[in-house]
Amino acid sequence: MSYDRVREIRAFIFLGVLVAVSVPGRFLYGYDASADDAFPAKIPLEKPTDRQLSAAMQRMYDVWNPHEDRGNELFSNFKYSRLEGFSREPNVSRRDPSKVIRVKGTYYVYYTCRRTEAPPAGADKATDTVPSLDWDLAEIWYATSKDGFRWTEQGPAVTRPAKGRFGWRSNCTPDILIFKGKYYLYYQAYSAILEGGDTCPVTVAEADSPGGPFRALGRAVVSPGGPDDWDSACIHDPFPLIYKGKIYLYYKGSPGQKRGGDNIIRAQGVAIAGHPAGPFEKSPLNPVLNSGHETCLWPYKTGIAALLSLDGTEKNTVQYAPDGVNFKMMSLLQVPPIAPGPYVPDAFADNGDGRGITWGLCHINPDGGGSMNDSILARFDCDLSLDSDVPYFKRNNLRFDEHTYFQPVLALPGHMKMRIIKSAGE
Ligand code: AAL
Repeated sequence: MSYDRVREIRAFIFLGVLVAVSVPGRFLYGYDASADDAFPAKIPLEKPTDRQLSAAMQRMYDVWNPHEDRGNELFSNFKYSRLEGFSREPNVSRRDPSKVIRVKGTYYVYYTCRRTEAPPAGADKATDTVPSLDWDLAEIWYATSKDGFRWTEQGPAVTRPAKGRFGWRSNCTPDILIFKGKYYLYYQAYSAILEGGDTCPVTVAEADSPGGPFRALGRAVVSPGGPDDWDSACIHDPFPLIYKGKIYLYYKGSPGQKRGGDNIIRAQGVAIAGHPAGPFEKSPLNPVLNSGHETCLWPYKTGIAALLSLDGTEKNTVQYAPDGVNFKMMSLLQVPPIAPGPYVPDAFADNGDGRGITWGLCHINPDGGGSMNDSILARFDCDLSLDSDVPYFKRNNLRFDEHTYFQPVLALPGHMKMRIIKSAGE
């Protein structure tokens, strides 16, 4: 058989296979094989206008991102690391870390540190040396690091003044601002034993270097609102950034739970000032975030992004406000860090080109509680930065091990089980 004949036969076989592959799908499954590219098997970044979309597919464009989490700069999963350098001793608690700053190649973090003779005992049993809650009888300490994993605890940055003076009972939940070459620590200042309402204002202490000494202002700079205000009970979790030439101090507020339940539980507001000691003016739009507990924020593009966890309808979300006050949900998160203190390289740059975050410190309550036990600091890593592209952090579909589901916080308690069995039998 001539070589040309062989080549002819080969061409026919190849053509045959090509047709064979394409035809069956059309007949076997009743869909157009070339339709593999049909929407949304293939999902264009631009919303298609040539077809009707379901409400869910509309949301992919109007609310979320057609390429889902993998294509979303403001989505990340979070990975956690234990820290080196912090001893674990009974009645020593470290929590609510500040943003991490980097000065001359060294990272600094400030945090609530309680070193008491006994564990939290509740308001009734609290004394001058026995705390009521985990953040009672606390001071602000700081630590340094070269890599963000191994830390050296340096000691107190802000200590409590003498009994009777402003903030004598507890100083906690700090955050740092660098403004015109000086360092400002904002923190919660309590002048009475802490109890349910967790009522306190925010104050500030100033220093010429990140290691202090910090000089306390000795008065409030942001105080709870009037009796009918959403932030009438407390100003918590101060989080200063520099934005549009001003100090934007974001904070958590709450009216306290005294209105029989038809009140907002807690939300986030912002108070703005031209100078670190104020006067701070609260935004007339407050609250600017309707959810979240300890909330962290960072400059992002021309606006501000926020990470919300724990509380409210929009818990476990990343949100973005192009103007710093009107936030929109950008992603839904799984297991976000609690009380996150991110390393925000451009927190005070105010250059209209916020780049985002990739790591920070947070706290963990080893007993899964929140207020009656010692807390520890930990590190989180993520990819919420325009300058990093790590697909590993864009994965979702996280599944958890057996221990996760049956740990005390998630396991169904016996009394609920009995109640369910009883009501099932009724
Ligand atoms: C934290 C923060 C504030 C609260 C308490 C200590 O997680 O929200 O600081 O006051 O809990």
